[in-house]
Amino acid sequence: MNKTFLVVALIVVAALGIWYFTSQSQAPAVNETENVGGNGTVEEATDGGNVITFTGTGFSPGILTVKAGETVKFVNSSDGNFWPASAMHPTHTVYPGSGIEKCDTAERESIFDACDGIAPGGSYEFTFNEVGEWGYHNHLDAKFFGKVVVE
Ligand SMILES: [Cu+2]
Repeated sequence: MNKTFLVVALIVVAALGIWYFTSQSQAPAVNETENVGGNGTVEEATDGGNVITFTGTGFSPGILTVKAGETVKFVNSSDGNFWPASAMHPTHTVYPGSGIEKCDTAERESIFDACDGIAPGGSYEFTFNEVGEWGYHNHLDAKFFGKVVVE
């Protein structure tokens, strides 16, 4: 009886040890995710990697600086749809020529407005030709916003 108990106890301790070791070895994956969020710097932006990532807690980086004529990719890394669009909500008319009412027209492709919800994992790209500081937001949850500075 005592022997059986010892064997069982040893197995439990071994299992806990393996579980603990496995948990520890998974920890670096979290750090990698954090690094991805921090990679959206201005320096990388000049390499053509103008990426703004949307997570459930906001856009990162909050301010991205690019050169006129460069394309910015808005990536949806959240678990719900997102809809990046020019300020101001709900009209989206701050970026020159833009406006949510144009989503139903042929001009849709040329305005700073995704014009639709984009699923998790999807992305929206826009080429900024106008110099200035352009605010944008998630039209589906307008408390999330950011800014693209075009030099
Ligand atoms: Cu809006």
